[in-house]
Amino acid sequence: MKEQIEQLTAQIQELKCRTEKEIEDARVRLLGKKGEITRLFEEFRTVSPEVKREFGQKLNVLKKLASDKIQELKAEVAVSASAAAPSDDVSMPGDPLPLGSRHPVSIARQEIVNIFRKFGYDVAEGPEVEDDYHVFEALNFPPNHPARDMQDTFFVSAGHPNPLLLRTHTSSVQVRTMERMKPPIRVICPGRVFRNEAISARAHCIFHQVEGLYIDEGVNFADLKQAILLFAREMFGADTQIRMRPSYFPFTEPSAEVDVSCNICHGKGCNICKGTGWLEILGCGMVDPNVLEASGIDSKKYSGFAFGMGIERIAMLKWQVNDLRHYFENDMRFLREFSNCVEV
Ligand code: 2NL
Repeated sequence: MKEQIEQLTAQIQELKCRTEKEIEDARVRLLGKKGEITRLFEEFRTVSPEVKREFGQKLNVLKKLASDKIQELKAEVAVSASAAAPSDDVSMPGDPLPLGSRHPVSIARQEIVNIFRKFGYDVAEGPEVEDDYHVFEALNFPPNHPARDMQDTFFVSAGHPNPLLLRTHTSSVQVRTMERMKPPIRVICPGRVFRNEAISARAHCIFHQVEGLYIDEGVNFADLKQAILLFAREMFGADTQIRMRPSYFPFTEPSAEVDVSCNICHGKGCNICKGTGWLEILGCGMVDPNVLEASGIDSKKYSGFAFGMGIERIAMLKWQVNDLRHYFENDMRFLREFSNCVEV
C-alpha cells in the first residue's frame, strides 16, 4: 500500500492536462467512485491497527494533493482558453444609445425662424432679465399701464427709476437692435418671456415668443399684410387664408390681430376654431413713430412694421394640442409624439 501511495503521489505531481475533458477523466480515475484513491481508502479499512494511523495520514495527504491538483489544472486550462479565444472585434457596431428628440416648442420655433430667414430676416437674441426702459418705456407704454404693475410683471429689483424685471415680450431685443443699427432693419427675435399669470390650459407664466421687425424707407401696411400671408402659407399650408381685425398695442399704430383659416374644418366650423372657421395666430401693426424716435430712428424718413406671436399657441394650432400645460410637464408619452418631427 505504501508503494501504491508513493506511485500515485508521483503520478499526480507529474499530471498534465490540456482540456477540461482530460481533467475530468483524471478526477474520475483518481477520486471517482471506483477511482484509485477511493479504492485505497477501502483497502485502508483492512490494514492492521499498528499502521492505521500512519496510512490514514498518508492517504489524507494524497487525497488533498489530488483535489488541489485538479483545481490547479482547471484554473490553468481556463486561463489558456481565454487567451486563445479571439479578441473583441473592435469593428463591431456599438450598442445604440437611446436618442432623445426635439421638444415641440423648439421644433415650432425653428420652423417659424427658418421661414423668416428665407425672407431675409436676421435672428437676434437678448437678455431675459431686462430693465423697465427696454421693455416698457422705449415701447411707448404710458407710465400707469397695467403691464407695469407687480400683478402682471415679475420684478427683480423694484423701487428704482429703471427697475430690473423679467421681460414680458421679446420687443426689448428689437429695441436694442434699433439702438445699435441703422435701417434697413429686418430682424426676428425668438425667446422666453415671463408674465405673472395663473397657469391654465391657455396661459402659463413662462412661454415663448417670436417677434419680428422690418424698418426701411416707405414700408407700409400692404407690406405687413403680404409678409404675414406668406408666413401663414409656409407654416400652415399653401391654401391658408388670413384676415386682419383692428386691435390696439401701445407700440404700433394702426394695430391688428391676424387669424388664419382653420386648417381642420376649412371654414365649415369645428371645435378647434369654435365654429368660426378662423384661428388667431398673431398681433401686428405699423411701428408707432414714438417707438422709432425713442431708439434714434428718424420717423419722417423711415417707417416699419412689427409683429409678435406665441410659439406655444402656434404649436397648439399646428399639432392640435388642446392644453398648453402639455408643453411644460415633460410627460414622455406626449414628447414621444414629436420624435419623428423634423424642422423644414
Ligand atoms: C402679440 C402681439 C406684437 C409687436 C408685437 C413690436 C416691437 C417693436 C415695435 C413695435 Cl420693437 N412692435 N412688436 C408689435 C405688434 C404686436 O405682439 O400678440 N404677441 C404675442
